[in-house]
Amino acid sequence: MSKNFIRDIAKNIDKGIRLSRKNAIALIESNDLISIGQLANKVKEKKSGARAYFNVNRHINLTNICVSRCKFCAFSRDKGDADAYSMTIDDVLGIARSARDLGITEFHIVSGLHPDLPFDYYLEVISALKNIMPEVHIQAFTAVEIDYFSKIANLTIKEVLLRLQKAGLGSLPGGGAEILNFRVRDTVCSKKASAGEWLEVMRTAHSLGLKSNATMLYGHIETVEERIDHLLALRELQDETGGFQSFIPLPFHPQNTQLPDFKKPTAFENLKMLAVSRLVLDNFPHIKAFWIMLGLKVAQLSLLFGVDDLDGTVVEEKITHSAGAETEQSISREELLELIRATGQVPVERDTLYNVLRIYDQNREGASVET
Ligand code: V47
Repeated sequence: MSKNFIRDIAKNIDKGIRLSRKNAIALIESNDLISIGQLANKVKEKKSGARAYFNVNRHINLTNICVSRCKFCAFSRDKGDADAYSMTIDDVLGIARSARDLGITEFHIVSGLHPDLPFDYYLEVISALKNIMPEVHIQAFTAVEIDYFSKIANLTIKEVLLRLQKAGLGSLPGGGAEILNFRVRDTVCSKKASAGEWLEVMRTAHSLGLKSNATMLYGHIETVEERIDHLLALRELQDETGGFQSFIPLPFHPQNTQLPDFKKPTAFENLKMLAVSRLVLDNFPHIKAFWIMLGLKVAQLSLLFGVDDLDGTVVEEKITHSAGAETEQSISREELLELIRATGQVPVERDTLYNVLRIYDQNREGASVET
């Protein structure tokens, strides 16, 4: 693709003309990373200025026992496996209490599809957490888990979400989306919610006022076209509901999975994927870099390629580390500040719903609080 082609796309973006499927595919196939990044950065600056958001959160995975056993997943186990685990409510509360001093504002809870745990267990997890730490936002259960709860509890998606919301659920994470395409799901994750079911859970959640994120797991069997169609399906639903907050592209980690012959996407590919996501998803307020999967170096650079949000302090991460991630499992607030400041941007600590908690000046000492 020639530079002229990218210039034409830039003119369209300036005029508010959306990126077409054809142009989005052409961008992903281009190697002109710098031009694509500059365009994405311009869009990012329009949306978030010089701000780079981050949050202070704690990931919790309630169980690794899963009936789905997706081919890309190294975290899941069968019941009875030596390293299979499920947390009791007390286990969960113990983790929560240990995170108290870290100043966390969010629990991020994603788990396997357990064959026996009843829906009541998940309601209890949420209400018990809310009971001891009411100020912490609970972002829990992917659309795939919500769909599974509706099947095991014989309830509608709406009823499942209403009961969780009543127990204290604050929002939904974006996982389980993988690639929203029948061929891909049929090959790598045939036992869980379909693309249509994933989107329907999100549509229902948004209609109830629950915000959510969206992800895409890329770098395995999907084609370039399937990646772009995934983004376009999200863009279309966002036009309808406006309920998505951020999009998080997740690069596939192949180690210990049933797809071991794939290679992890390179830094070049990851930056391009983030930048193209920023350009296609013009109606998503935020593009988030999950540094656990990208590595800190790429996550930092991504702040110049359309990303305006770094997730998060995390504390303990099991899904990617089961699949060979070499990143740390945790990062301090100070380290995040340093990474962001080094790019010339202004670190902004946010809560899960992107309310500003604190704006940190470029000056190391100074920090202001927005009310
Ligand atoms: O749904 C599973 C993915 C997701 C692998 O919403 C893998 O803010 C790479 O969704 N290599 C769970 N990825 C994590 C997730 C997430 C992470 C950070 C922030 C948010 C958010 C959501 O991880 C799964 C799946 O798509 N995954 N196995 C793997 N081997």
